[in-house]
Amino acid sequence: MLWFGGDSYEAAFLTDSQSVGGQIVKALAGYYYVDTGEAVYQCRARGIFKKDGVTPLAGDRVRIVVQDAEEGVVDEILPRKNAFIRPPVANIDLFAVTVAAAAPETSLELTDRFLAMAEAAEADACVCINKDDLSPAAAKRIEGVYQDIYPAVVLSAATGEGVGELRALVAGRSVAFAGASGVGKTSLIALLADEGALKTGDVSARTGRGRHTTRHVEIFTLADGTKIYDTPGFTSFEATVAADLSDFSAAELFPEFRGYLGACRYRDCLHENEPDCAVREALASGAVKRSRYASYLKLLAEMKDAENNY
Ligand SMILES: Nc1nc2c(ncn2[C@@H]2O[C@H](COP(=O)(O)OP(=O)(O)O)[C@@H](O)[C@H]2O)c(=O)[nH]1
Ligand SMILES: [Mg+2]
Ligand SMILES: [Zn+2]
Repeated sequence: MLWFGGDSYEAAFLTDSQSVGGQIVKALAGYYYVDTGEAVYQCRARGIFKKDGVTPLAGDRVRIVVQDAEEGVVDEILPRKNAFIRPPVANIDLFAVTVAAAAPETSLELTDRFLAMAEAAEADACVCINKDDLSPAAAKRIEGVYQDIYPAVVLSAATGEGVGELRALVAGRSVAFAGASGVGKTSLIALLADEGALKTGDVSARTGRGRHTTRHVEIFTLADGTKIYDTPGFTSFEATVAADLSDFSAAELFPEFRGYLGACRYRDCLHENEPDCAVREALASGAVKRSRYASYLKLLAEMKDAENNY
């Protein structure tokens, strides 16, 4: 294990109950690993968080009370730029929704759900289309759906294709890789780490060849300061997700709809079956993609359900 970014003995100079700032770089089994820049402390969270219903997240900027050279207690969570429930991460600049051209087959609905969550969190998003080596035709199809809406990068962690483009996209930002398991998130991160000389963490030992499945969120810092969040994959969303979007209308979570929203006949048009709907006209002309519209209808239905249940 490679927890200590700097000299771990520096921590020994800290006096009891000294408070220092840091960032949670890993959350696992009730422990929070806080990187202070000098060392990484294994921390429990103060009981008060649980009482208040607050869960510290990977990416949180925190203050900890240091107990000894290796342990501390998370005492305060500093205000978040944003937070996600799935994956459980905070303070994201770029949400890199990762899909595979093949193995596993891409669910466009799941992809669109991730993208909608990024919109709700006011994080930038991009689409990483990995495994181009397995099915270039499928990669191109997926790229065609997203390229006018989000930055879309076609990649192969197997051949290194697209990694330069990905590197330019992530440079200097806090980037969460999210997507179904097996699409190659950890493999892509290992590639970024190889070329960028990893400052903290040890992604290479846990990547590739399907041997290590990511089961928790972990943040790696590249030499240029870029923060990369590796997250566990999953295959379905909990129904609660839509409830968390309750401050939004479904349509505003689909950026390519925005240009049409004022042009529908009815001001409260939901773009389902209403006459003279500008979004559905854009669908008919091909300006709005069918899969995106289908994902919109699903999200809209879920958000209506969630509203009725509260
Ligand atoms: N052919 C091919 N296989 C890949 C590629 N990227 C990852 N893999 C393989 O896909 C499997 C899952 O990769 P992993 O990085 O663990 O996926 P994660 O669950 O999204 O983190 C592993 O067996 C990888 O070796 C790629 O670009 N092409
Ligand atoms: Mg992984
Ligand atoms: Zn409409």
